[in-house]
Amino acid sequence: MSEYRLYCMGESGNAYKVALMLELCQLSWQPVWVDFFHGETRTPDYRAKLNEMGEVPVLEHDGKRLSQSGVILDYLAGVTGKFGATNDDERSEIWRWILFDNHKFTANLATLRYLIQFAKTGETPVTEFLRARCINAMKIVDLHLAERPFITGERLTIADLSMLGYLYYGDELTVPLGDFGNIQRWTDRVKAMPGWKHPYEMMPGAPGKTVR
Ligand SMILES: N[C@@H](CCC(=O)N[C@@H](CS)C(=O)NCC(=O)O)C(=O)O
Repeated sequence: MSEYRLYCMGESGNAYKVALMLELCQLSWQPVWVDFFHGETRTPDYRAKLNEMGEVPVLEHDGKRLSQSGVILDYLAGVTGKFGATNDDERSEIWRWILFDNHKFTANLATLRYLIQFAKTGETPVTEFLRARCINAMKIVDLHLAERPFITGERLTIADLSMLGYLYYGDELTVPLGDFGNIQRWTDRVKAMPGWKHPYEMMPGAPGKTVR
């Protein structure tokens, strides 16, 4: 049996952040598919037994059950000694970007994708608003990456893994990713690392979803 169990689905970039960390660290893990699109995370059972916040990802390890991708990444960095902070300044910098990611980067990218790709709303004032927020956040990240190959400097950390969560879903995002050269090169840099996999390769998607 795998040492780590990740409650997830392939469509979840938040779960992907953790799946990619597990894979890059070569840990023994298994995905446990959550039927998000039929409301599993909203059931009282899911909230009572897995996560009162009603979200994926959830990671089980060594008798612990953790949620919030940033917390899970930090936990795994502690357990493995990989991709975490090596001093207090770096820790602050990592958390500064994970919080920015959760509030402005992932939050807007994920919500926009959900509306267009899954809720099929078509373009609305809400999607236009969200896309503008995505582009503003992407400009900030692109400028930051002009000076360094990774978010906190010269090496990959959990800040990168958090922020990259949605960036491999390509056209599903409906944002002009190609306009951001530094972000493009950053995603390519991580994609070239041993162990990198696409989210749909690591985690089951909704029935009918094909691996790409
Ligand atoms: N900040 C959370 C966000 C998790 C999250 O929003 N997960 C989505 C799927 S990608 C979810 O489960 N949403 C359920 C809902 O909002 O009802 C994290 O980083 O883990």
